[in-house]
Amino acid sequence: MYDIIGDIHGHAEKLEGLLLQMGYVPDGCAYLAPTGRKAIFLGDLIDRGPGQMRVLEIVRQMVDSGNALCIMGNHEFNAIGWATPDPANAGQYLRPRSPKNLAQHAEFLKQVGQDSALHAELIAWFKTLPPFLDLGGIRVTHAWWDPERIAYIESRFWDASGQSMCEEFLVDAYSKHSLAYEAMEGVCKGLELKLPAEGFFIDHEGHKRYDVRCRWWQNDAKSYRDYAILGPSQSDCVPDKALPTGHPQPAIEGSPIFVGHYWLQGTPGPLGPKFACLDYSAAKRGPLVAYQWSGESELSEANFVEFGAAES
Ligand SMILES: [Mn+2]
Repeated sequence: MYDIIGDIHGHAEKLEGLLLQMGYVPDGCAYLAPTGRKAIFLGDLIDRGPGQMRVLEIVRQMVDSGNALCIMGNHEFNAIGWATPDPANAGQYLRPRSPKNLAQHAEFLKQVGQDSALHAELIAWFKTLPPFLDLGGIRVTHAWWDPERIAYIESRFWDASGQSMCEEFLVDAYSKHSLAYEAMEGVCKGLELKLPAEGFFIDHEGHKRYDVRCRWWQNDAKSYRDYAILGPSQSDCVPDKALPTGHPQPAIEGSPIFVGHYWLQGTPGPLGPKFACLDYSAAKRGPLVAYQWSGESELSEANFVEFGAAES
C-alpha cells in the first residue's frame, strides 16, 4: 500500500509535516513508514525551495531503508544534463549552461556547492531513479504515461549493472529529436502539441510560444482549447480547432496512474477515475499533496491529504 507524494521542490518543512500527518515516524535523519505502507516520491525533489539538501537526505535515506520509492522528475533529469560534459563538444555540457537554464538551477547549485563531492554524489544518485514504475495496482511517472515512450525507455534506460542510467542513453536523450530525446521529454515533461499554423500564445515571460502543454489524460477534449493547459487569459489565443489524429487519447484503462508536474491549484482530487496529478504548487504557496492508496482501482477524493498551504 502506497502513499504517493507530489513535487517537493526543496520544501523540507512541507515534506516533514506531510509525513508526520500520515503517521510516518522520525527515525534518525529520516522517517519510517507505517506498517504495510511505503512512500512513493514522484520526482522534482529539487530546485526553487530553501531545504533541498534536507529533502534529499530524507528521501535518499527512506529509499535506502526500503521505506520509499522515488522516480525521476524533469528537474533531476536536467540536473544530470547540467553536470555531464558533452562528449561531442569539449567544454560544453549536455544541458547548455545558458542564463535561462542557470536561473532554474541556481538555488540547487548554491545549496549543494557546484562541483562539490556532494554534488557528484547526488548526480550519481539521480541516475539511479527510474523515470516510471508499474507497481501492478498503480503506475507512476512524472508527467506523461505514454505506453510507446515508456516501452522505449524501458528498453534502453539502464546500464549493464541495471542500477544506473546508461551513459549512451543519457547522451542520446540530450540529442534533440532522437527517439531517446522524445521519450524522455514526453515522460518527464509531458505532452506538447504544435498549434495549427496561425496559433500561438504569449507566455508569462512575454515570449511567443507555438507549442502548448496538453491534458493528455482528458479523453473527451474536442479542440486545442479544451486540451491546452493554460490560464484563462492565454487560452483565448488557442484556436477552437479539432485536435490532430491520435488525440485525444483513449480513456485510461488498467491500473490508476499518478503524476506530478502540472502546478495545479484548488482542492486536490482525482482528474479522472484512474488518474491523479499530485502537484498542487508546493514550490510556491500551495500545499504538498499525497494520495493514500490502499488497493482501490478507482481513485477517491477522500484519500487525498495535504500539508503546508500558505495562509491566504
Ligand atoms: Mn516537473
